Amino acid sequence: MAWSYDPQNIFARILRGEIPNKTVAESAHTLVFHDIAPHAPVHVLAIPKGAYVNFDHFAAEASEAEIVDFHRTVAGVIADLGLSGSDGYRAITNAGAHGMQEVPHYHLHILGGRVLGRLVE
Ligand code: DGP
Repeated sequence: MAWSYDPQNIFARILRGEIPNKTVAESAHTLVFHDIAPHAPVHVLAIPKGAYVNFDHFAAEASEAEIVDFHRTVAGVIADLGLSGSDGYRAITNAGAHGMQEVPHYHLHILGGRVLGRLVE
């Protein structure tokens, strides 16, 4: 599978510091920041710093260090934001046209702070 990455996408521009963001956490390979249009009391986006279009691109081509760093950073944010208790949270990613992905840089949405409803339409 050949993934085509657009270096002008908005999250690439955030990573280059061209657009401001409200950072929640940053590590060697990962940035977590508040979504600009939150759908829940807590709505943050976790992105790898590497140029990956979507989840399957990241999972296939990122190094083990990047993959571990990403998930450990997300887990830390989940704990720091108070989401790791029994109320829980939702972690979701959209890919491509059917997934209605808006920004073509892999990102994991982490939502919490209210009952989120079922995923079916
Ligand atoms: P998706 O549909 O999964 O590609 O979601 C993209 C998300 O990115 C959407 O929830 C809104 C958010 N977003 C778009 N532009 C910006 C931006 O410039 N800054 C921030 N913080 N979030 C953005």
